[in-house]
Formats: sequence, structure tokens, C-alpha cells
Amino acid sequence: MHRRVLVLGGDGYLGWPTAMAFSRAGDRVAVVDNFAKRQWELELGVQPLFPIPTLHERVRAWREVSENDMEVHVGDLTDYGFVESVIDGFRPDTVIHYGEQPSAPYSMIDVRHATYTQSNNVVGNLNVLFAIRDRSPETHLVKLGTMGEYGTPDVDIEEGYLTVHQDGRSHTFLYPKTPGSMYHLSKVHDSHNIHFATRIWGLRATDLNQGVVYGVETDESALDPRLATSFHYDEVFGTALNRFCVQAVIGHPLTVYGKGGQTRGYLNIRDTIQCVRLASENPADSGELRVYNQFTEQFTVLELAERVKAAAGEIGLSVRIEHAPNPRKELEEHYYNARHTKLLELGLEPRLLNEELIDTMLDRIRDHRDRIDASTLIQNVRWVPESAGGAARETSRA
Ligand code: USQ
Repeated sequence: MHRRVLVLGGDGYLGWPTAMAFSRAGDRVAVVDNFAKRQWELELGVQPLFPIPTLHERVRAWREVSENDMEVHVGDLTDYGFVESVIDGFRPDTVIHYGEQPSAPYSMIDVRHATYTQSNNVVGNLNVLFAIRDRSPETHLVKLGTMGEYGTPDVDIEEGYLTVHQDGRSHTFLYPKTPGSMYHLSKVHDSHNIHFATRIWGLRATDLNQGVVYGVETDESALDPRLATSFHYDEVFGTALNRFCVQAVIGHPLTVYGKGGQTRGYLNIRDTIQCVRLASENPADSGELRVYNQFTEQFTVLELAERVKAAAGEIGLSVRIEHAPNPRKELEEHYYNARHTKLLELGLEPRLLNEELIDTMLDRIRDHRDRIDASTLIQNVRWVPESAGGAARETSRA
């Protein structure tokens, strides 16, 4: 069945490939963006690895390559009038919401960046919820949350909910959250607001607690260089494996923070698209909040660095792993076991990380080696500034 799909944050690393994938599958797609990411790049002096045309140029290229059209709406999700008019005009079956500030380090720069991240993300998401309630209540919201909402508790992480038994009674709650950055906290607030909207207003929503995404390419972005996605490797916007691959290509030591035992869930960008498709094809019921843990494998950062080192060695790159001082405050050795069966039950076929994939990433990155700006690899954003008690250090679990 072809749907009307509205992609919020459609100019981003995940939003743009998602918009193309749904469009190619025959859905009617509209994208929304305010180009905030392009402003943050200018603010910090960083650039994506591949040259990224403007959104309008991308959409024109997409029309040329795929013969599919895509609507573009430029505006800010924190402007309720804008959000309401887009939802009212387009009447989406599905809203896929990537339109938030996605970087933990960006949110930890200072008070201005923390309050910006939380107000931008939380207010934008609230506007989406109210606009769906008042203009298009049957719309299914597919919201990108994060595995980082849970933090690293010393017990297994369930898939969204935890049933608590007490004195012969029991109740199912949203799984308790202990996030590790102002950004991750913003997504916790979003999750509670979405839960409220489903419980009180009967909206239908799916919260995708996504792990760390890696990868440079999807089936659609590979069709034409103008369709590339905005791949970052700098300290603020780059994610771990993507950064390690870029570091390997230019002979920079791989920056494993601290001991490197930090364990997270990871997934290929192509699996992000698959998961979002599965979530939208299986909409929540009215009044229901579905929560999926969206990742395919768990790794420690040190294991990731070792994988990159091995793959790089095979193609003649000599790589050194460095245990850099950890700019974050996080456990560097901990228990981690997060359930992630619901998307598999819906049919997810994971593309696990293997040497061939890392080779492909290294090759693609090597083609754009001249654009790599090594000065952006380390920007010293600290979770605890010197003035507030010294460098970040490992803390107790409490
Ligand atoms: N890390 C290093 N060295 C580096 C970069 C990161 O050791 O050069 C470590 C970090 O300290 C952390 C882990 O690798 O322990 C993951 O860091 P990351 O920067 O790859 O990912 P994170 O900050 O957690 O955020 C990213 C995305 C965010 C998404 C999240 C999913 O930017 O949008 O929500 O991954 S998750 O981590 O599951 O919460």
C-alpha cells in the first residue's frame, strides 16, 4: 500500500536517505527541514565528508534520477503555525520524525547549547504531537529516539517497558531512563511526551530507540553523487565507527576514549531505513506507544577500533589505536545487555558489521581524502569543564 509519508529533518544524515527510500518504494513523500544542521556546521567550522547540494538541488536530482517527485517544506518545527499548516495540508499517514539536534557533544558545549538542544527538540516534538492531535489524529508518528535514553544500567535493558511487581501487585512502566548527555535527556523528555499523547489523546506512535548508526551509503544515495548523505567525522557530529574509518584513512590514531569498554548498540544506515520502513508498515493502534530497540549488534568502542584496524591493515593502511583522555563522563567498563527482538520479529534482516563493509567504507572515504579536515577530529567538548571540578572521570553507577 502506498502511503503519504512526511519526513521531518529530511535534509539530514538519516532523513534524506529515508525520504529517497520511501519515494522509490512508491510512497508520496514530503520533507521538512529548516537547515539548522547546516548552520551548526558553519558555527563549528565543520563539513560533511561528501559535498552536499542544497535540499532543493537534491530533490531536483532525485526527480531526474528516479522520476519521482518530493515536496519540500522549509520551516522550523518550533513554530507551531508552520507545523500545523504542513500536517493539515499534507495529511500524512506517517510522520517520520528525525528533525532534532542529534549530537550529544553539541548539547554539552555550554548552557546555551544545552538549553537550545532541549527546547528545540522538546518543543518541536510537542508541536508535532499537538498538530497531529488537532489536524490529523489518525496519523502514525514514527519518532527517532535513542538507546542512550536508557544509559548503562547494571541490569538487562528491556524493549521500552518494565513490569514492576510490588506487594502482590504489578504495573508496567516505561523502562527507567538514566541518559548521559543533555541531548539524550531531550529524547527522554520526548518519549514521555509521546507516551502522554498516546495515553491521554489516543494518538498512535512508535518510538525507535536507535543505537549508533554507521555507514556512508544506501541503495538510493549510491545512484548518483548528488544524492550522497551528509556523513560527519568531526568530534561533535561524527559517530564512533564513522570517525574511526576516517581516522584510519588519514593515518590519525583511532581515538578510543578512556578504557574503551563503553558498550553500545550499533547498526548500519541501511538497516535504519529497513527499521523505519517496518515501523511505518506496522502502525501502532490508536492509544498505543510501541517502543523498539533499534540496533543489530553490541560492541565496545575498543572492539570497533580493533575491527577498523584489522580491515585497514588488509588494504595496506597502518593504524594505531590510542586511548585518548575521555572528554565525556561515562562508565568505561560496565554490564550491557539490551533486548532487541521486536524489529526482528517484524522481519528485519540485519546487515552485520564485517570486514567487507568496513573496506567499502574505507574505499569511499579514501576517494574524498582531500576533503578531510583533521583539525576537526578533536574539539575538546568536555562533559565536565575544568572550571566545574576538573576533567571528566569515571563515576559510580548511581
Ligand atoms: N567514542 C570514542 N571515541 C570517539 C567517539 C566516540 O570512544 O572518537 C565513544 C563515546 O565516548 C561513546 C561511544 O563511543 O561511549 C559512542 O559515541 P558516539 O559519538 O558514536 O555516539 P553518541 O554520542 O552516543 O550519539 C550517537 C548519535 C546520536 C544517537 C546515539 C545512539 O550522535 O544521535 O542518539 O548515537 S546511542 O549511543 O545508542 O544513544
